[in-house]
Amino acid sequence: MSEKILVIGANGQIGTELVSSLRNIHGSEQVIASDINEPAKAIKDTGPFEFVNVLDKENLHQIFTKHQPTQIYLLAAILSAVGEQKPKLAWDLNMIGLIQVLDLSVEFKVSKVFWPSSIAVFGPHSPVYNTPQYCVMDPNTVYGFSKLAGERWCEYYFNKHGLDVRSIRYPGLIGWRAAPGGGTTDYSVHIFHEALKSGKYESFLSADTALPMMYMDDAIRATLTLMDAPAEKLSIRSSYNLAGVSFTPAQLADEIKKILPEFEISYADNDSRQAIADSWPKSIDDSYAQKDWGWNIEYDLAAITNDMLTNLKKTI
Ligand code: AKB
Repeated sequence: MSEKILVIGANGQIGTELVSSLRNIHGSEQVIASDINEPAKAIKDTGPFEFVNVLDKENLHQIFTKHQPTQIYLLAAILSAVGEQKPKLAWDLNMIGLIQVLDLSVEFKVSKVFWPSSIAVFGPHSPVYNTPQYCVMDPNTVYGFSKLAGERWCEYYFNKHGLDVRSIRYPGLIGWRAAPGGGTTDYSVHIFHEALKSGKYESFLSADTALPMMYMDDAIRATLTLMDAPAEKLSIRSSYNLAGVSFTPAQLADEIKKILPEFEISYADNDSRQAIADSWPKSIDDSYAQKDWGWNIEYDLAAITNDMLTNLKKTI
């Protein structure tokens, strides 16, 4: 049976790359990109697009009725930094949006749903190094606790309704094709743009703030591998830990200097995103993903830096 895939929130950092990979695999007409905002050229020119507001159930219902999707990727979300500026909107979008899509997926007998979670589900009392899949979780950002609650809803719909929901706790994601959208890990993308444009960058996180990160190619591969895995292999229906590669702004700057020796980094004082980063893990244990669906990363820090600079150079 051919799939009909609806990507909700297609204009974002993950959506832009995922739509293109899904269209390569399944064919352009089979992948409907949707977003509340006007789509990027890369999305508009390569296949169908619908405007959708996940908070408007009627609107969502119409799109489900029109396209009868067999798979959903729900990527619309407000991330950690913007979520602290707009806490109520972040909760509504991240939570009501998810529940509406889960309900419609049950009603329309969607065969698989993907929903992203984040390392933001962990908090100050979670283990900081090699944070395990199961541990104390006390997230203190709206984004973090909306993702944690969302994970519980995903598992609940799997258990109560048999809905095949799959999810990953993404680390900070680094890619060159699309800009990040208001997160605490965004420095790790901005730094490459500024390194090429001006040769310097002021990091809003301190020099020694280690965070788990992942190259977008690995993140997309992980997402597609999880979605392809046989259902009976999946022991986790909340969300899988994914480790990526952990590094600090100073380590990233050193790596950039190996290719651009003139690059200079400085550090801001008192940025509100520092407290968010300090409440998150420094490294993650992803042994469940390795065991259940054979996960392994390909891009280390050197490979990420090299690929980012090579590709961005062509676009700037
Ligand atoms: C953010 O920084 O908010 C996101 C995330 C880690 O989920 N990139």
